[in-house]
Amino acid sequence: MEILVVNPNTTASMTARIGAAARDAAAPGTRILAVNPAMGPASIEGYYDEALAVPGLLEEITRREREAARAGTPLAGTVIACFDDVGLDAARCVARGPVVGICEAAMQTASLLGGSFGVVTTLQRSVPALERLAQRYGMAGRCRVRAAEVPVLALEDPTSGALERLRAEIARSLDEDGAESIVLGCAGMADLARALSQEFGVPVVDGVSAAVKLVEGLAALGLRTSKRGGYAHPLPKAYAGMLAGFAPV
Ligand code: 5HY
Repeated sequence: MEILVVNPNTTASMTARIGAAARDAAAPGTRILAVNPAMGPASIEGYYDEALAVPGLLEEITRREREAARAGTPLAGTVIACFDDVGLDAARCVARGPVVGICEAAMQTASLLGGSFGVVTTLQRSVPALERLAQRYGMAGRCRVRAAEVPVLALEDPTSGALERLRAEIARSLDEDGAESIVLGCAGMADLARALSQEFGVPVVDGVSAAVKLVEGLAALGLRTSKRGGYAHPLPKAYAGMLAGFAPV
């Protein structure tokens, strides 16, 4: 099976690290196609970036699904590799296969590993959106979201001090909040999970890996998004201006 992993920001080096983590987690025989849009924000930190990352994400999913179908190897499903689960609902409307966001996947996974868990994300400005996602996923009473005050792209720079700040915030989540496991609140942290789990002696969940396993499971069960209700394919209509090309057919 082939799984599409979309990093909704435009930073190719981050997409490469996300793709490597996804391949690490994938079962033998699962191919990972890791991509990012050519348009949109270099990183997603807050509501404005999140809103303007959606068109690029949807364009990538629609195009890649079409190309795969034409090649006779339809995609088994799609992972949205941004912890804000950017454009998840809209993506489920246009995608043929199941679509899993890394935040939902990580929170559901952590909920199986202990009573409570801590989410450690990048900047404080990202926290309100993640608290809303925890509410939506029914996890608000089981997790606390904290920020390590690290810009997303600082995770790529070993001299930035990002890892030290992340480790310090994980320690606070365990000691002060009593978290029983940790969820890494950014796709750019995907390759850190195993080492941090060993260091802190608790499960550390990376959403990219968790989402790949969920898509594999859904595909193996032959399950896809229901098109009966809110995720029905968008109705054909005219779109004007620079979004004219997004008009549903
Ligand atoms: C992410 N931003 O996973 C989120 C994390 C955040 O570009 N990839 C991003 O800070 O919201």
